[in-house]
Amino acid sequence: MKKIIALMLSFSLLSSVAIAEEEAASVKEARNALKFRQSLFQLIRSNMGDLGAMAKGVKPFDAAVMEKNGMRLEQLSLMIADYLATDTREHKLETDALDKIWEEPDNFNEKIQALTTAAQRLQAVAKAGDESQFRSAIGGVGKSCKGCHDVFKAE
Ligand code: ASC
Repeated sequence: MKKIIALMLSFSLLSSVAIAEEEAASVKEARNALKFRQSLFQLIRSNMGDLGAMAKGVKPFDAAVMEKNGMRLEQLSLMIADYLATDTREHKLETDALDKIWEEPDNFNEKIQALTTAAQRLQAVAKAGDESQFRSAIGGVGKSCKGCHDVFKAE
């Protein structure tokens, strides 16, 4: 009985994390979903800009910016599943989003989690102020971007 309760609990926890996919009911709805999700990724990109410049040595490391952007990236990562929940595969859109996003939700959620984790590490490293870790922490975030793009984004 305890096992059954534990099982039920774990299912209910899982379902609270996984986002239910829903097909866009019209092209208008699909276009709106596209606009919103692209806006989200633009915000993610804008928070990567300075970090990338720091990792490349174009800008000096700034722990306060790393912590702030890391926090923003963590928060933005938590929005990805919601903003990609609308399945727009049936509509003709100008998009780099591959159908796989809606075909492999578990895999997609893993990629999202990788960004969340990397953004959390970036904040921790920035707070600790150990500059020897700065580049690898930023690199970890960049890797999580690429890891998802390689599978789910047309390029
Ligand atoms: C960025 C950006 C991406 C990722 C990726 C990392 O700054 O705009 O898409 O990092 O280039 O490999």
